[in-house]
Amino acid sequence: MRSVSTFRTTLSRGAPGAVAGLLAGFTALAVAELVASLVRPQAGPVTVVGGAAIDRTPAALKDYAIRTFGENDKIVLQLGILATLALLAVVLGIVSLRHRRSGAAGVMVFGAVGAAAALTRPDSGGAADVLPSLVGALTGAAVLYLLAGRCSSPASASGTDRADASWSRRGFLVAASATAVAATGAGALGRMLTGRSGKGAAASRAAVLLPAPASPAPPLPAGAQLKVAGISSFTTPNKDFYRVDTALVVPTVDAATWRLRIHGKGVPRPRTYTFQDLVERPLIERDITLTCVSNEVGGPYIGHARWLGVRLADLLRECGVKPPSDGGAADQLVARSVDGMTLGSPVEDVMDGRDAMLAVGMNGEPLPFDHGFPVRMLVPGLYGYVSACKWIEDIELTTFDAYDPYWVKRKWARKAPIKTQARIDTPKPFARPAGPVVTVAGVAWAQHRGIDRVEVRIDDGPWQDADLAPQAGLDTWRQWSFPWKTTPGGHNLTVRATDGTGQVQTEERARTIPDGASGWHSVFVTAG
Ligand SMILES: Nc1nc2c(c(=O)[nH]1)N[C@H]1C(S)=C(S)[C@@H](COP(=O)(O)O)O[C@H]1N2
Ligand SMILES: [Mo]
Repeated sequence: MRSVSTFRTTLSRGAPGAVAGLLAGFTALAVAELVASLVRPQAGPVTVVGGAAIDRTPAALKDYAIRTFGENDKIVLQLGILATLALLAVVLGIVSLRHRRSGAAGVMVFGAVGAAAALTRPDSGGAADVLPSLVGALTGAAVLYLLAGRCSSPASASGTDRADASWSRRGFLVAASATAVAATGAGALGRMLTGRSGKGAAASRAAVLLPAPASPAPPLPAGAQLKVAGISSFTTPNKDFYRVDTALVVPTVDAATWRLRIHGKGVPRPRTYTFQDLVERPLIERDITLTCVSNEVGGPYIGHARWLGVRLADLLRECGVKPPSDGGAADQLVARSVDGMTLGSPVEDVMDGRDAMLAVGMNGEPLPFDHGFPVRMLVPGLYGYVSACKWIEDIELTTFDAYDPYWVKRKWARKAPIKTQARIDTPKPFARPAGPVVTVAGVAWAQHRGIDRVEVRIDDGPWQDADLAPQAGLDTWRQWSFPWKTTPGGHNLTVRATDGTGQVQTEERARTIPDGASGWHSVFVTAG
């Protein structure tokens, strides 16, 4: 009993400290948010610390996070940072009951960590980026120092009567509430100002009028979309298109002020293009299926869209660039985004006649912000991390020997053509389909090589040809279906594809890192 009551006393003594700590932390973040809205929204402490954490996350952990949390991985990361901060704020609050200065100094240490992270971000806006973290931490430290002074410590309560102690408690509550209200106000004001700064970009996107393509995409062949319940939509609506990037705050770029610079090794006529320059050129429209290297066998990180843009090879030739096969000095094209991401593609692939492009339109509308507005790069046949730079602002011609882009520095392959894959969309794993014939169906892809054949195997039976939907193009996925004559009980359904060069998809299992997953997709289902 005694230990329980001691625990309770400790708790009730510590509680005001914990509250003070949490309030100080909240104030620090709210003020930082307000300052960031004035300096640069991307310089907020949670964003910069989160970004630094993403950059330093080992490949295995990143893979785990994508597998486990999917596209919610960034929210989970931010919640994790906030939870950690809350815990440390409670500790600092309790410490400051006895050592007010140490508590306040502790808050400043966090400010310093945030400021350091802000300075080392690749998209750092310079010295001003430290302001959100530093001003936030200073305010938080002051709040903690003052609130801790208002907590009735045993020392200050001794020798005073009960009325005094309760006044002190009331004083603490008043100060704490006032802090909470002021901090909430600062945070809300910051949010509002940040929202306003994004409005210019939103207005510039709303004002974009996409011209008709000089070279339209041929219409999708009739039947490219199979009428099978549960199969993927051939064209992925923009709102359902998978999103993979490292941006904690989606960049909102104003098309009116956007510029793209093309320069580097073997570029005799470097040039800078505006958005207007691009859309005034003859545009191509193409059907291209985009795939992420982090897609597991059977995974969801693939999508198909009809893109509108400028042929990238034309721009490069205008600047005097030659492919290596024609004596060009650069073999790697490094694309850089406004948020400092770098992606490297082989110059040879970009200039070999395929429809590599700088896209401005996606499925009939300007690029959504999530997918790279105002301009992104696409190279059919290459995984996104070596080609599909969103929010692009710089293209530098260099060599693979001279420079490793972001993911290559993190042990992913320098070159990564998309591996041949087939996926069973229906039936779903562990489904219990009924009926004598069940339609097994899905998609297969080998961008820039095309799909020539898809086969299905039931348990350990023979491979049987699936029915192929018409091929929309070499750079798109292809749908397939197979009428499966069922026998009651559990069965393993496996699929494999053959690409346009006659290569049968390998059975060999590979992990996503370093250059994409391989192996056959199979699902276990129970027929009724
Ligand atoms: N600026 C920027 N561009 C980027 C990335 C990124 O993190 N930042 N991720 C790449 C990766 S890994 C992929 S798979 C594609 C995904 O494009 P999407 O989000 O439009 O589907 O974008 C690529 N372009
Ligand atoms: Mo990716």
